[in-house]
Amino acid sequence: MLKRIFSGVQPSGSVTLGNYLGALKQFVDLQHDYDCFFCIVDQHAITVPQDRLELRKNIKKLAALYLAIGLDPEKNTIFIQSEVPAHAQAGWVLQCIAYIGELERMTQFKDKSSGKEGVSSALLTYPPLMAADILLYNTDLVPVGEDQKQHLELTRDLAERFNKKYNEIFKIPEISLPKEGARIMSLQDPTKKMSKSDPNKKATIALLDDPKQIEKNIKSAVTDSEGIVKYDKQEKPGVSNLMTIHSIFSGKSFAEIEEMYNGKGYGDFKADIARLVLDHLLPIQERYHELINSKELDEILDEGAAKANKEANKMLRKIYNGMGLGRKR
Ligand code: ATP
Ligand code: LTN
Repeated sequence: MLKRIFSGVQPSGSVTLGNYLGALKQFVDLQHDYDCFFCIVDQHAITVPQDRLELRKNIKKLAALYLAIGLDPEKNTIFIQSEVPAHAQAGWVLQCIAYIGELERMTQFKDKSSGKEGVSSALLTYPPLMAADILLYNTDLVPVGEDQKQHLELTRDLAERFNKKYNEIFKIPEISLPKEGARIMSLQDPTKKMSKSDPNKKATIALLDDPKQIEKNIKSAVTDSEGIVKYDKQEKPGVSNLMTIHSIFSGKSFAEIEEMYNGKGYGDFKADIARLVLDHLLPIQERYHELINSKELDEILDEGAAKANKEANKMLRKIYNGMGLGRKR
C-alpha cells in the first residue's frame, strides 16, 4: 500500500513563493509516490482576525492554486478543513493532553503574539489542531517548510503521549523538508521569513501577483552595498536569499551563479531572477484563471470532503474509544 502524506496551507492571504518552494512544490513532486491529503486549513487561519469575505475568497483561491500548480485531483484528496468536523473534534482531545508550557514555547506563537493585544486563545492551541490534522489520517510524511519543524515535533510528542497513556492508535509521522528553499526570506528584511500575512506587499512574491509587480518587488529587494553576488547567509542574507531562488529555478549551483555574475553587480542578477520566476509562474497563473470560477473546482472539493470525512471519522472513533469518551462503538 502507498504511504500517506498530509499537509495544509492556511488561506490567510496571497500564497507566496516561500509557501511554494517550502511546501507546495514538494506536494507536486511527491504526489506520484504517495497517497496524499492536501488540506486548506481555514480553521487555522481564523486564529488571527480575518475578514469573512476575504477568507471565503482566499479558500477558493487556494483550492484553484492547488490544482494550477499541478496537483492531480484524481490522485489526491483536496479538501477544506472546516468541512471535516473531525479535525476540530480530535483537536479538542489533543488540547487536553498538550501542556500549556510546551505550547507557550512554540516560536510561531511567540512571533504572532508578541506585542499584540487581544491575542486569541486559539493561537496558543493551534499546534494540537495541526497535530489532529496530521494524526487523523495515519500520516507517514508531512511536507512543510522549516518554520513548521517545531510544530511537527510537538505532533510526534502528542502522538507518543496518547499512544502510551491510552491506546497505541497513532502512527508517528516524519517531516519532509525541501532540499533547497525550506526557508525563503522576506525581500525587504532578509532576516525574517517571507510570510503571506506580511502587510508589506513589497516583501513577498505572491504567486498570483501581476507580473509587473513581481518584477518590481524582485528589483527592489534589499541586498547590500557591496555589489558582489556571493553566497554568505550571515553577511549577505539578501543576496543569499536571491541566490537560493535563482538556483532553484535555474538549476545552477551557487558556485556557477557566482561565476555568472562575476564583476556584473546586482542589476543583471535581479533581472534574470525576475525572468526565471516569471517563466515558472506565468503558466501557473494561466491555469489558475481557467479554474477559479469553474464548476469542477466545487466538485473536487465536495469529493475531497466526502473522502476525508470517511477517513477521519474512522480515526476519531478510535480516539474517543481510546479515551473513554461517549459510549463504546
Ligand atoms: P502566515 O503568514 O499567515 O502565517 P505563512 O506564509 O507562514 O502564513 P502557512 O500557511 O503558515 O504560510 O504555511 C504553508 C506552508 O508554507 C508551510 O508548510 C510552511 O512551512 C511553508 N512556508 C511558509 N513560509 C515559508 C517560507 N518563507 N519559506 C519556506 N516555506 C515556507
Ligand atoms: N501550521 C501550518 C499549517 C498547517 C499544516 C497542518 C501543515 C496546519 N495544519 C498539517 C502541515 C500539516 C503553518 O502554519 N504553515
